[in-house]
Amino acid sequence: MEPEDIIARAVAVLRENDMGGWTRASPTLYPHQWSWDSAFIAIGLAHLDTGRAAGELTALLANQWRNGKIPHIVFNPKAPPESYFPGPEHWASATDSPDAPSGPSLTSGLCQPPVHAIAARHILEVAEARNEGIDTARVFLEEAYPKLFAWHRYLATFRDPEDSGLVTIYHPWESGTDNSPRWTSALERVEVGEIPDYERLDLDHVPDPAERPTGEEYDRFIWLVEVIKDARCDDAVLQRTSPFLAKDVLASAILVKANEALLDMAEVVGAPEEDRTKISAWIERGREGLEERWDPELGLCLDYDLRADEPLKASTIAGFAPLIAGTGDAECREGLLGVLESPAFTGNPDLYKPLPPSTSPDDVGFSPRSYWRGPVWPVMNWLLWWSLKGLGERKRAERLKDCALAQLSDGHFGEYYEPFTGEALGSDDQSWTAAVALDWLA
Ligand code: 2M8
Repeated sequence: MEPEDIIARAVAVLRENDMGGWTRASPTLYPHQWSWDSAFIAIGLAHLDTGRAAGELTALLANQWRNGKIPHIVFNPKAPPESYFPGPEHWASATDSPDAPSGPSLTSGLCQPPVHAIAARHILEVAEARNEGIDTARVFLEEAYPKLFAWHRYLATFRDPEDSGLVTIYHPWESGTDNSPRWTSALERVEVGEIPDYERLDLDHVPDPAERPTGEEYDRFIWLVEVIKDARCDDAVLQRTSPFLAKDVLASAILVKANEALLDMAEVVGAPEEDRTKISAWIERGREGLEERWDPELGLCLDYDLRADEPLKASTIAGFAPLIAGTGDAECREGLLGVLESPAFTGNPDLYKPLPPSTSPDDVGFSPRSYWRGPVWPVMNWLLWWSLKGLGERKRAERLKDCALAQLSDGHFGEYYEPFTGEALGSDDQSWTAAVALDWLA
């Protein structure tokens, strides 16, 4: 496929998944609005229509919880009940929490990495670059700013009572990298209690069950949902009771960059000085927190299991968190770039393209077809590309982008790709895959 054909296909995928003001994550496997998917989708949509991109985030923010949390899924009331599990009826008892949004919102009680402020700032940047829709983009930023500030404050307080600078998660789904080996040992320590009978609907939408988490992993996921529902999503309760409690370095790195974007937004909307002081302090603390999670042996940054009080040793793409946050001294950066390009990641000679597998082929948990345990994720390629560009690593960034686009020229717009064969896996026509392709080619 030529670049113009990739653009045309990407536009078609986003149209197909446009539900009238918001975008489902994919046609059948994910029929609802996912939080971080939406942020990436807005980044791509901005090149087609900045107003529609702003609308994507506005639709999501309309379902923000009273404590500032942006829910990880906003359910589509029109999706048939058998289309996704666990769906709105499964989450209903959690959303009678006093923190849940008032009104008819149907959401999950979890959250996902905070890409949103990055997307919001991007909308204004695109409007300015095209000299079109600038006033509308500014109005959008004025409306979105207090909501995004409340979101980041929620993460910096309720999700970081220790003031470590790092975000605590209660469920691997909150990391967005669901069954990654990042969480294996923490999950193994979770004793599964009584879970309701449930039917896996995700397996109906993929050709091979090996592409999705295993039954055992799913039981643990569902048990953790039960625990969270029992606590009525109360953060203070969950900090005490959740059997899974971990500091997530990828979400924390994204938060550092999102806070930088929020600081720019504060400038644009003329936010009070005390907001800026607060945001700057969050950035500083986030950077320090990430530096503390550096593992010299793996040469990566590691998540931390607060229950076991130990780092979660796994060689995954999340380990590049300092590159994403733009932290660390030159030596640390060189070290990380060395690991990224070593045989443990993009330098593996058997790879279809030198693109970062979600988990290193050297890791014991690596599995090339299984979800976040090995496949290449276009959206992660975008995140690393964007980070490398931000660090001034232009050549590296270009190489990554070219390989990622070459992979997408198969026209599948897969959710993820087998790292050695390049086969598209999971869902086809995944919205955020189309969105990042558009951003690359715009
Ligand atoms: C995947 O997660 C959902 C649960 O949230 C699932 O497996 O059912 C993850 O890849 C997540 O990062 C993503 O946001 C979501 C929708 O694309 O799918």
